[in-house]
Amino acid sequence: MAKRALITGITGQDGSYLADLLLSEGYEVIGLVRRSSTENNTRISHIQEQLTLVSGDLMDEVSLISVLRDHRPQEVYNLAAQSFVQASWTQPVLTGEATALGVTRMLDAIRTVDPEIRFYQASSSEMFGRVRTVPQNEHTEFYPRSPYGVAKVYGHWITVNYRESYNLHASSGILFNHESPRRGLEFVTRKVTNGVARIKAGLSSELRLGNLDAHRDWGYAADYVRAMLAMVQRDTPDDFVIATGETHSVRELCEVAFAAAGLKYEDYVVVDPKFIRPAEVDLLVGDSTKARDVLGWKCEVDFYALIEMMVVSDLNILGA
Ligand code: NAP
Ligand code: G4F
Repeated sequence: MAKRALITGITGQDGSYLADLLLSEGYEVIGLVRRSSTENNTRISHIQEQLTLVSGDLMDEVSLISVLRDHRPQEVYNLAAQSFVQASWTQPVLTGEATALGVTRMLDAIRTVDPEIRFYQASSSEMFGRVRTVPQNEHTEFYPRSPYGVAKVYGHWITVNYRESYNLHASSGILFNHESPRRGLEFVTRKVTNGVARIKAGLSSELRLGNLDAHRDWGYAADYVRAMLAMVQRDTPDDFVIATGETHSVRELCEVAFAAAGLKYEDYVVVDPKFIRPAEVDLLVGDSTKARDVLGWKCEVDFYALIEMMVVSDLNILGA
């Protein structure tokens, strides 16, 4: 019989790639979608007929219990969150409710309905914040630098706690930044690749950004969802760092993205203080040795191929 999985955050970047992957593995996929006045299914429109979309919200435990009772998944992938770091300073309480307490609501719903359900939590390299070691691995101390990072530390530890308190099969993937043509337009990679396409199409004459010196370990989202599936299939739940092991600055990102369209970033990029954060994460670079050794996971798409893929996609979207 086909396995059944529930994905929260299925309308987001990772949810859509994970749904693609689980369908290709023969899963029955249930997607939790929060109520909105307009439909927001662009990233899953190509597979919508193969999915069962159900209404629910991480803010509302009753809805989570009902979905688990009605659909009885064997696996739950908790990808839903207020995921934009910058917005977490303007909406810190909402970020805490969804990104931190939302995890407890889901874990407790699992404990109530069926403690045999296997659980995956979307933890984040933002938890390392002001990094204590370089590169960062599963033993690196957390030092979050934003309300989002703080909320993710809570979500991470409550997952560990429910695993240890109730013996749940609960794993966390500590994923470093991962991007794709489906990335939200507000995140820096997509903002840059979309900005390049807009300039090429004659729709903009400049691109306004914040800190060009921040460094990130950027990988490809479709590679990273393979690690989520692998973690949940293990006999023993555990936590894993997922990263490429390479770091690049926002400035390098600009250089590579503009060059892919035959442009020089210095001619268009303007630093705007509006996009500088109250506290910054200066450098992230992950060590995913454990994932390689235990899960057999590795990334297939490197930084340069990823940025080129995103530029080409955005140029195509705008017909530039
Ligand atoms: P994303 O594109 O922003 O997607 C977030 C998803 O969460 C959307 O489907 C959104 O629904 C849903 N959501 C937000 N609040 C909700 C609520 N209260 N109840 C139910 N659903 C809610 O994020 P992503 O990049 O795919 O990331 C997936 C997860 O991984 C997030 O938890 C993120 O924090 C974490 N993460 C991401 C990265 C990365 O680099 N991408 C790295 C580490 C960890 P709507 O479509 O209705 O807004
Ligand atoms: O693309 P970003 O907004 O991603 P950030 O803050 O690293 O968070 C992403 O990755 C986390 C994993 O580490 C996830 F947990 C989280 O959910 C999200 O997916 O910003 C990357 C860097 C930052 O240092 C930021 O200050 O780019 C810098 N940046 C410079 N100018 C900018 C801009 N970021 C954005 N979004 N917009 C700018 O104009």
